Amino acid sequence: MDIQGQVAVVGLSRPTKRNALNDGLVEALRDVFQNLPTEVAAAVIHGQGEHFCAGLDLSELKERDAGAGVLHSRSWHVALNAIEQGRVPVVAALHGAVVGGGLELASACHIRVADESTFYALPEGTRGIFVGGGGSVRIPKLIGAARMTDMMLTGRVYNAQDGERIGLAQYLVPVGDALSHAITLATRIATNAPLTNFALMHALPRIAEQAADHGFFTEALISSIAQADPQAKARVNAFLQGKAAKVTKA
Ligand code: 1HE
Repeated sequence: MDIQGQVAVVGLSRPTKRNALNDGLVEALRDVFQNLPTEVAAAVIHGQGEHFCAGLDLSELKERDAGAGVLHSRSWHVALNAIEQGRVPVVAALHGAVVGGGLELASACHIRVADESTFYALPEGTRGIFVGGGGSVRIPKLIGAARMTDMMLTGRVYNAQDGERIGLAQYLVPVGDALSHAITLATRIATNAPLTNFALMHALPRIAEQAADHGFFTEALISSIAQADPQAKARVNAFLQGKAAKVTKA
């Protein structure tokens, strides 16, 4: 991990194995995101080498029976929950292969920036296994259950453009630019009021799953908490005094 200002830049560093996630790497991700230094206000995950991540380290799979498999899947859930439901928003910088557990990891992040070399697949289907890192919960929320089913049944691979079109990534950038663009976004995210980031990470996903009546009520609670914060008052006043940036045309 490298700290750049208020941004933690976390690199997957097994390039010779295409950043395949073995138990040690999953535990390291858990530990990093559960123990981010207090000055960190946003984070970026990227992969070193030619690919973001080749998914589960398949060399460890053959030694597991069903009981060990359940615990292994749960260990991924803990690690990826530490990213998704941690203290700070996380931006994934994607390039090359984003496959299997690599896509599960990317989908636990709050924003995905992909460069033009990126490709996405869920080879679990063709390897006789199933996603186990939270993918069946998170990926349908990005692209819908029908597209995920197709990826797993047929081995379909999406390229970078189509991945952005269907919602696997929110940003598409030229080859080689994903990390710098992700750091730029994270740097900007780190300047938000902490309560706003908290609300977006922890309240919005829950509200989106609530029945409308419950959602409206939860929204009223979290919005009143956010607007009562001194940071919100200061930012709104700065705008009213002409001291804060206007929204400009895209
Ligand atoms: C690996 C892995 C891996 C590469 N586990 N060792 N994921 C997959 O089924 C994807 C498998 N990997 C690939 O399809 C390709 O490796 C890539 C498209 C990602 C990259 O291709 P390439 O040509 O750049 O590399 P390569 O030559 O295939 O691999 C380089 C080395 O990395 C090679 O080892 P070497 O000792 O022969 O040099 C590969 O064996 C090794 N390697 N990927 C182990 N995944 C929580 S459940 C999640 C379930 C899943 O993620 S299943 C999907 C697993």
